[in-house]
Amino acid sequence: MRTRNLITSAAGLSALIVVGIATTAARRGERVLSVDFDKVVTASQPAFDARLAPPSDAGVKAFRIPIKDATIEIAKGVTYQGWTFGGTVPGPALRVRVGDEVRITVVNESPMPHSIDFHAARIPANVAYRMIMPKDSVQFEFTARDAGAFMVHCGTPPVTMHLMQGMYLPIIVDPRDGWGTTADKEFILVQSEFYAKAGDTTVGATHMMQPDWEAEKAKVATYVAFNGRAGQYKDHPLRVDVGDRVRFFVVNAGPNFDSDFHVVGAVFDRVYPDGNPKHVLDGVQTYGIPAGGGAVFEAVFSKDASGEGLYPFVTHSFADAEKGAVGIIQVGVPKQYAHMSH
Ligand SMILES: [Cu+2]
Repeated sequence: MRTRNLITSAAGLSALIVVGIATTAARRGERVLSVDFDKVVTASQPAFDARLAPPSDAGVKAFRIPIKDATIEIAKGVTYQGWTFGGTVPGPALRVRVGDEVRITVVNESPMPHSIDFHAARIPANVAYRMIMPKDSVQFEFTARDAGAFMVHCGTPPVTMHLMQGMYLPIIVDPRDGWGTTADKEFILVQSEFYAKAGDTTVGATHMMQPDWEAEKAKVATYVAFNGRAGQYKDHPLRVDVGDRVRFFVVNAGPNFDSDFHVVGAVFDRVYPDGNPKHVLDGVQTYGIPAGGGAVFEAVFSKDASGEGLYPFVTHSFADAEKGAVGIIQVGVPKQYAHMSH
């Protein structure tokens, strides 16, 4: 099962990478990575694929991001009519390096106005983040200058509504020369809240919920999730090997809550607040990420310290963990899971 997933993933990655040569004056001769997220959709079953491939070394990275309505699964067996970037919640993870030119095209394939706001960009907001009407599109480019794990989101008012409907994605900006350590595995985790109430629609065997604006205004979340579905990594753990250094890029999309990221049974070897390598902390138990923020975490699961076993990752604001912001890191093949390898 795992082998098949990896093969599928590798095939998917090779399909999405189209490397050309940039022809604008500024970047003539640079290689271009071009990805169209209408064609490349992140796997979200049985769980949102949190694994990240290393950054491409192309100096220009061009992303086409469609805005589209989609039925999403916000908890096991619970569906919801979401507004999305790229058909999933969160939208696809973009990955670039400091110094890269990032070219963005956003196409609104949905029936209402939206927009896009890149926290990683230093750019006039009134131009790049303008309203995009249905069937319209926006194009802009920026140079990635700041390393980190950044939020990207729809900024159309009321912003809370567009966020609770699912309009966010992460962009990772790697330092030009990497993080100073070699990670064996890397994962993206985007925390967010859903505000939903029972609806009268049933789709197949699943129950469709509908937006609860009153709950959102009162900040009473129905679910709090990593990568768009409450509790999904309890059933489908993130798998690593004994001895791995694991890097987590954690973005908190909110819209309202802080995330207090913690791994039960481990201590972070490194934390980069804001993802800035100059801010590195060591020996950290829990680190808070504000709504609209991001941070980079590293933990080492070595044989004699945080070795083979199961390690829950949570927001240590536990009411939120109990609403779904909890998952499992499976290190090696602990006894409980040994039967799965036979
Ligand atoms: Cu929107």
